[in-house]
Amino acid sequence: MPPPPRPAGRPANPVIPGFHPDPSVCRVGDDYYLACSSFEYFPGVPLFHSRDLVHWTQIGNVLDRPEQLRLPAATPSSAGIYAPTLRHHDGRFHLIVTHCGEGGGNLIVTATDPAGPWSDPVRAPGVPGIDPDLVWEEDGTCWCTVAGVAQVRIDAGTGQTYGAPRPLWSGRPGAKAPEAPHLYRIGAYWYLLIAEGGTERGHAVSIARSRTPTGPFEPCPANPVLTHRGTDHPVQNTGHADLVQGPDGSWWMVLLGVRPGGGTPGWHVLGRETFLTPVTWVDDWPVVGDVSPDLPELPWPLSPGPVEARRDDFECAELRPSWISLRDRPAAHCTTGERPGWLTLRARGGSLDAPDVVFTGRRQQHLACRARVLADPSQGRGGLAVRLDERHHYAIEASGTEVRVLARVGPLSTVVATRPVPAGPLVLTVTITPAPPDAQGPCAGPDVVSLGVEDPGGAFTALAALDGRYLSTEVAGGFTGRVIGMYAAHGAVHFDWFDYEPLDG
Ligand code: 6LW
Repeated sequence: MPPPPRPAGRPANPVIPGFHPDPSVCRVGDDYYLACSSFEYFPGVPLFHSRDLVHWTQIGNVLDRPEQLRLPAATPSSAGIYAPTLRHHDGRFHLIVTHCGEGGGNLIVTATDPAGPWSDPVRAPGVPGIDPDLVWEEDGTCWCTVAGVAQVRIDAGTGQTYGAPRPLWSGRPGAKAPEAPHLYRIGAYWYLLIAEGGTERGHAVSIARSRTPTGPFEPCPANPVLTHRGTDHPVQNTGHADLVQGPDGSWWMVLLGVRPGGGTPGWHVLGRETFLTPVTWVDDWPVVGDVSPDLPELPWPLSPGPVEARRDDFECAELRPSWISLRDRPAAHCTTGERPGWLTLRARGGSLDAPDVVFTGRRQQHLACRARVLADPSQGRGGLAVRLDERHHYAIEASGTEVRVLARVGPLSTVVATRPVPAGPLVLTVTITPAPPDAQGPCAGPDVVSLGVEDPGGAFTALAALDGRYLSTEVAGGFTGRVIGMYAAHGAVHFDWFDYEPLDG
């Protein structure tokens, strides 16, 4: 059964759909800012602004210059940029984040305007592991807390640490992967919020409190304060949370969750998304509300939602911040400067199977959607792809005389369909729809990815309809989600426009 229509104007979860995991939020006056992980994509760390905690507009990416972030071609999928913490202190925004991989480590960048520019990074070699958090005491002492969970004093301006990291509190005995710590001063206590249980179906949020930022920490008797493990809730894997106060002083949690579809075990295809849920306090402990697809009525006015145009005509020199490329974006390989009004992608030898493929795309943010591009392949070969990683992707690829649908699932690659086409620009399409009700059952896939081509006269030809489970995290593994984008496998391919249409209703 399709879900009942949502009441008009009712805020909905996820508040930031698509592959936007590990949210970290901070409030400055009436404004909220939120940052997410970005892994092997460049630019790194998408940054969003909101006034109501519900509608978020991407205002930039924190690591958007090669001097700030170099992801070598050897960076595996789901390595790269992990789990930022975003905080405001002493008139500056601070973001601390882990670069997992060659030349990486923990780094801190700062800005007075979160839309940028952000500073060059300061390295913090004394901070071990992943998921760093920053918090300041009133006297300016700064603590960095990391997955494990351990803590070290740090100078956030220089990255210098003082002493060895000290174990703080590792969550419930026996729970795996204590991570994603955030430390806050709230009222008379310091609260240490962590994720545990791993980022899959066992994911959970637990909390402990202390009178000092360094402990000892007393665990909440109700831990985990949030988990959906073992439930049939439509939102699963709930965890990796951060706390913030609403405009009226009420408390809220942002967290990651997934929306599995299909039969068993359930496949989630959009990656880990950012959800919002209310928090109340009982006996100085947080009580986390239901992570419902429909949020409660909010007591403050909602701003209009993001207004990103459906179609990008590539008329601007700078690409919109929602466009992400694989590992880097040198102008020689991705530019709107070569052919005005077109995005030119110039291959450097790699197909979608190779880590150096020239690919620029946007996150799939809706369970049902359609993407169309007008591509001119007269100087090369390339097209439109739905990508999870190098080993899991579907594509419709055009050369001068033919279009082909290509599928790669793990070690298996195949040409699914071919069709001759006249020379010249043509429209390539991908339509993604949840599996129909009559295809449900224990083995049903989550959705169907259909690929097709429109000839210059506008006539549409469907070439393939592929089971979407093979482009899911449950099949491919890792931490990312689907990205739909343009690529060049050979020569130069020019794209006049890219159109992304939600079909969720
Ligand atoms: C992140 C960890 C996690 O560092 O997944 O869900 C890792 N939580 O905290 C990658 O996003």
